[in-house]
Amino acid sequence: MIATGDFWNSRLTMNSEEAIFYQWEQLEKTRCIDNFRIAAGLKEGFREGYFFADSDAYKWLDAASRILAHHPDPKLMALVDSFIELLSKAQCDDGYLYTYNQIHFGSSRWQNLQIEHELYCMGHLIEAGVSHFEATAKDTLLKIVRRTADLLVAEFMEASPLFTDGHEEIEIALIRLSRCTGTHDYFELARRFLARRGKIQNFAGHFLAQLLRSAGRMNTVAALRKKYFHEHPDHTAFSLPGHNQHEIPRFTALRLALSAFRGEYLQQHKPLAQQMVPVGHAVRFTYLQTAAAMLARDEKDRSDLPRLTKVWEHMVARRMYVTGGIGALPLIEGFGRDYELDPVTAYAETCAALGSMLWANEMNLLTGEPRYADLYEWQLYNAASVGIGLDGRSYFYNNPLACRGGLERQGWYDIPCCPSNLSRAWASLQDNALITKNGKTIINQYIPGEYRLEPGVKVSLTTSMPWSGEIAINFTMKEPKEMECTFRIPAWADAYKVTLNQVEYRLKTVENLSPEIDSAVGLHFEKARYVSFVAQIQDGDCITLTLSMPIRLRLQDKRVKGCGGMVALSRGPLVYCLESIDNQADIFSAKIDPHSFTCRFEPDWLRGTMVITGRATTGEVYTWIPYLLWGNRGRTQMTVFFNLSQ
Ligand code: FUB
Ligand code: ZN
Repeated sequence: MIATGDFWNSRLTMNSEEAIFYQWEQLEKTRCIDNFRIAAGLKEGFREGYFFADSDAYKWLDAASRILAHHPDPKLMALVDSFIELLSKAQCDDGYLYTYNQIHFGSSRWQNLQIEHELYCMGHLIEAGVSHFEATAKDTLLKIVRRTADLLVAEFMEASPLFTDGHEEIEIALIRLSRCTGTHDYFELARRFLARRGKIQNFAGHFLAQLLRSAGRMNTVAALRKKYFHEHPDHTAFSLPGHNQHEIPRFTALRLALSAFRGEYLQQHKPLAQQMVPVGHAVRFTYLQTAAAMLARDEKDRSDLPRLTKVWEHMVARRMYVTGGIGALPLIEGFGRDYELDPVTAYAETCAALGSMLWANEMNLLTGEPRYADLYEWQLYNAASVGIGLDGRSYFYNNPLACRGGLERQGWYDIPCCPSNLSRAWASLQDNALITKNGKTIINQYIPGEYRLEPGVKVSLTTSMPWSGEIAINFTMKEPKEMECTFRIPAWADAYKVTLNQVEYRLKTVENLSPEIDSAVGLHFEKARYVSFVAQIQDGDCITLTLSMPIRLRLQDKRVKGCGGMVALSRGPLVYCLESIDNQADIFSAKIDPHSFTCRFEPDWLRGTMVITGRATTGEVYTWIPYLLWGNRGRTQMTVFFNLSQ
């Protein structure tokens, strides 16, 4: 195996040993954790943050719990335990926990489900409880979240569609909780929330009433804040950066208003069964589809599968960037029209890519099709992981694909929804890498680690990915055994080779029935395929898989806004970009000879990376780095797209 550094081991260590502690410091510094202390009566102060700030703390707890599953660090464990203790004190006797209402509005509840994210926050609390139980087998947090879930069952099981959430999440959480506890009521409530979606009569009127009520409540909070600050002159205010600076296309505010009043922004425009097109806020959209796919799998009811497939294909073909980023429009933080994929104004929030990965994973489990696992990998390496800097302490929120003005990663944002969401996804990579069932193993993601396939059979997976395509699997087992192993051959690899103890092994390709997609951005996940082998394996055996990694040019359809007819460069699972710091010539006017590309590994750049070079018709040499690594060296310009010379 070539020595090209260990991409995932170093990142997962950074996640577990640095990023998670840094994120906690930020949650403390920005007083998000104090909100729980105030709600618990342990501290005097004024609540800080948006009405959904609790969710950032819960996502942190979820990420920390998932990290503990693989990395049982006593310091992290103690921090987690003390936060759980605090939550138990902040929670009302009947299970309610939402600091915005508890601190500002006493006993007032469920006032504004379309706008104020009450159920979204509780969803993230519940997910944290499930992750914590799965990681530690301790039920301290599970008991807390069950009280909350039981309250929701009591309040909402028979409720009308008016009481569905505006930001989906609770549905995923309730299904996970029902899988974890075996309590069917949680599943049934999730099913009903989904079934009630899009059924609010006169949605525009209801939304207007919610908007006015929410604005009134925000005014109340502003007045309380003013009074508190007046009475406590020593209280220090602080401000955080909002989104990354970005251009907003004309009329986006108007489009947001229309989308919201029609219900598209929050996927309330039609009953779910009729929602055939990706619309609205991208994170909400992906969480909704994830829950629908989870429901279909658990109910063994495939009636929603044609819709899920159609809407997924539409998203991938015409509403997704070449990086796998989704959500073309700022403000809406969501989908634009078909081909409306402007690289400069791209929102492509990190959380939206993470939501899409959740959905893709569920679709893979539901259908067994490799194209979904292929998208998962693509978004992981590009649209999602670009969200965190190499130091684990700097982040992007929205992720443009071209930037003339220059951008800098920020240490934290006033909406810090992405950092801990990415940390929890990274912490779970190994959990989503392999599927083992009835003595058969499917390897979907090539993430290094130790895996237990079945009692008495362990494997260790090592890889040079994403720099080159070598994967080695070493078996540790007591008795020799016939094993069936299936590998995903990604769409980006045109050739592959498998050996067993260094002898080449011919494999059977599993028939792939995925239809060809007319992709606007040159991506063809449907070309991913599974190959399987059955062999007698014994202790010490080694299987290797070698995937070819040609440099590929991804041509953008002429209709794609802002970069139609241009190309993006990729190699293996990585999309590349030009960053001004690496190039003396203007990166936005490059015209490159398509036959001039070569790659080389640079051990000292960006902690080790494969770079690609190409020659312009005018003679200059340009250098590309992986898109996920841009913005790690101060404020720079960047572009994913360039022109080819004719
Ligand atoms: O509203 C909560 C989260 O913050 C959303 O999912 C993100 O898009 C961000 O707006
Ligand atoms: Zn986010």
